Amino acid sequence: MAVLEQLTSQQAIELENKYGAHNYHPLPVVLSRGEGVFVWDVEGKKYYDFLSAYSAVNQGHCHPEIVGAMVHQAETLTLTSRAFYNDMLGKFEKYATETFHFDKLLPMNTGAEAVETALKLCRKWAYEKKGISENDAEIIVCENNFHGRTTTIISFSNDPVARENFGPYTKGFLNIEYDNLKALEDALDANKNVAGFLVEPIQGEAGVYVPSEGYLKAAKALCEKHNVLFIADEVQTGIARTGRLLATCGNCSCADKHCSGTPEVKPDILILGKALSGGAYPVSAVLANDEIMEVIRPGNHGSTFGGNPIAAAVGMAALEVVKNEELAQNAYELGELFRSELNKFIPETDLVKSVRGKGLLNAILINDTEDSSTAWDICMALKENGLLAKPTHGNIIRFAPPLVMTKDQLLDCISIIIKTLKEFR
Ligand code: IF1
Repeated sequence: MAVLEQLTSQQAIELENKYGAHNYHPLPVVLSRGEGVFVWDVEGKKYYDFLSAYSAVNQGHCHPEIVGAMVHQAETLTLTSRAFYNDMLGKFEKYATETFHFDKLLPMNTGAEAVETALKLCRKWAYEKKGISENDAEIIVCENNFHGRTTTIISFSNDPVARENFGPYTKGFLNIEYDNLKALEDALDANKNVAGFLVEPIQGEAGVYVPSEGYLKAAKALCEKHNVLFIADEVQTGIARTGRLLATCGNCSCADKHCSGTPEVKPDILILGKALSGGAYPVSAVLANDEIMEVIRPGNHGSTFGGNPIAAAVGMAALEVVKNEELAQNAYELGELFRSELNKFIPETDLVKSVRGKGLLNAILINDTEDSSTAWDICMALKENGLLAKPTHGNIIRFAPPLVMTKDQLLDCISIIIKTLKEFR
């Protein structure tokens, strides 16, 4: 079959340019194999993956237990639709609700679908439980948010590239400054029809903005005071990425395997995606307690693949790996090491202004203007030195390796990053 013939990198790039929509500008590397923290290009060059498919591959590429669960289920029963029950979904729902301490789970596929689901759930709760008059619900969101790419979600984005020429836009959203409690309080005081507050515990795409200590806890308290749902989008920050099972776990020091407590900030609605499947398959979910989830009744919401047997099998295996390999603890310790080593180096260079992040979700700020190509050029140099990373906005480079990385591998990556920055011209 033609599709099996091995392409060169150049041939693969040309095929995509000719036959594919140009909705991305990838780094010029063509990957053909992944294992753990490593990926290989079609010419056989090996790289450390320092992006992890935007935190979907937290468990490492092609984790044998996740792939094994997927293959076994794929040979057994792939999709039934929700017109019938299947023997895997209930097990996954039980496993995930016990892991994250919620009564119920609504399964979807992509992160954006889960965010849309959370928005619909919040609005319906507002009309049927809070008593807001229909079509008047407002949901507060933060400037520089990233929650996906559907028309409703980009309606409340302030990123012109993600938003322009996709109108008319969905109404019912209020934008406030991120990490600004007074802005949240003022919005809640001024608007009686607020149904929910949708927030990323760390703003990933905006450049790994970690909010002030206590922001999320205080924001949740303000929401409680105003009977507004606190909706945490942990699609990128969840599943051990930030050194805890969830970023909203805050400083809760339990290790996943025996997490028994309630996280520091318990969302009313939790949104998960990406690493909920370890990157093997699209799996996302919305979790909430009964008094919220019960507003959803048959026919209100769903999707063909939502909660399919493969997604359920993969989801359980992915969460099992996080617990058994104590990935949150590993991310916590390696994150501390990463930031301390880079902070030692930063005074020696005028190229990097600072490093920031939590766990293994980090970024460096390049000392150049937003529209400069410096961050991109540094990523091209990193690629030559065997490490793959990509800039987010302009002059920020995100560093997010798989959480299965060992200390020695991380030290090797840190030396590659520092060597590249030292040699960079
Ligand atoms: C792209 C960004 C990251 C997310 C949060 C929901 C979603 C995402 C916090 C939607 C998705 C992905 C989308 C992907 C690149 C990547 C990304 F650069 F776009 F913003 F990670 F920062 N909530 N983020 O980060 O999940 O529908 O994609 O499964 O669109 O380019 P999705």
